[in-house]
Amino acid sequence: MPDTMCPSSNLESAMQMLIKTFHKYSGKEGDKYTLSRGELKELLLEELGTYLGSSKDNEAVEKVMNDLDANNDGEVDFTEFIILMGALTVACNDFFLENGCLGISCT
Ligand SMILES: [Ca+2]
Ligand SMILES: [Ca+2]
Repeated sequence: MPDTMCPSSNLESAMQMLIKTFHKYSGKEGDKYTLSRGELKELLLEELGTYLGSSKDNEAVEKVMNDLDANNDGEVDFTEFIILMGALTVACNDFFLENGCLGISCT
């Protein structure tokens, strides 16, 4: 990686983590750059288990998949994935605000 792309802040690191996490799962089967249903399910369970507890059943995964797959090709590309992360981050922010724990660790 060129030096200029090395993250120098938490936010830049967070962006790189999003990219790395996506590719960790998208490269497992089929198209290397998109998530199949199976890959999406694995990502949701392994990486978002706390925030998406209800997605542990197949129906919920199907629903997330159908909601995310904006171009209906049966795969979730990075753009579609980032929309999920945006929506989840908004929900997370709302939760922090409601519970008055902004700025401190809620983990
Ligand atoms: Ca794939
Ligand atoms: Ca798609």
